[in-house]
Amino acid sequence: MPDPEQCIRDSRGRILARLCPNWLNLDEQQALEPVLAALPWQQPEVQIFGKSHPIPRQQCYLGQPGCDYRYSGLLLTPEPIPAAIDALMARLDGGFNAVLVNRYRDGRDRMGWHRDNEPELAPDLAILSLGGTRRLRLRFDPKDSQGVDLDSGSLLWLAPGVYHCLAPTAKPVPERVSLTFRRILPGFHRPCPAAGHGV
Ligand SMILES: O=C(O)CCC(=O)C(=O)O
Repeated sequence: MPDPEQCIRDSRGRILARLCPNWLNLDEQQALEPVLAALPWQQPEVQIFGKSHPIPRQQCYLGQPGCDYRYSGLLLTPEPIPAAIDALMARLDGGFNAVLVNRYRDGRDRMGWHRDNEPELAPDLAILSLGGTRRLRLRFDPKDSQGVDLDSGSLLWLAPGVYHCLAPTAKPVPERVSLTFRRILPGFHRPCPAAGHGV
């Protein structure tokens, strides 16, 4: 049985997220290792103040056909979802149809503050953590953030509209992979048969 959920709240008592420690047991986590190792990882470049920079992590975007996703000027076309990850989606039972998988190779890899509010995306996300423990910061208001340490196997349900970031750390940390399960509006960027567009 997974551990019971813990609520993470800000200083005004608003729920930022719900954490389920040990959502996956050790055997289940280990079974995912070859699946993750075989993903076509990428480190795309984004434009910041007119200059091109590689994102400070690797990523792979998986999803059902037509679930293209745009963020930070990148238009991501989904790779097919491996069966083992599809099974996790079914177990989550959240109507998810896409997963952005992030790989933080060491403590320098990171993700800046953002809130996943793109128009093609439903506002609630689930984040499964594997590998080294990293701290995610969460907030609605500036100067009122809470940190949550995401251990391997834990699942975090993010409340809609919550800003979050994964800061770098100087501590030696093992590689961490996060699977961020998402609901994308199919056909938002390009018509696709699944969305009932075109013939
Ligand atoms: O790696 C994490 O836990 C955070 C990932 C994230 O914020 C995102 O993919 O939008």
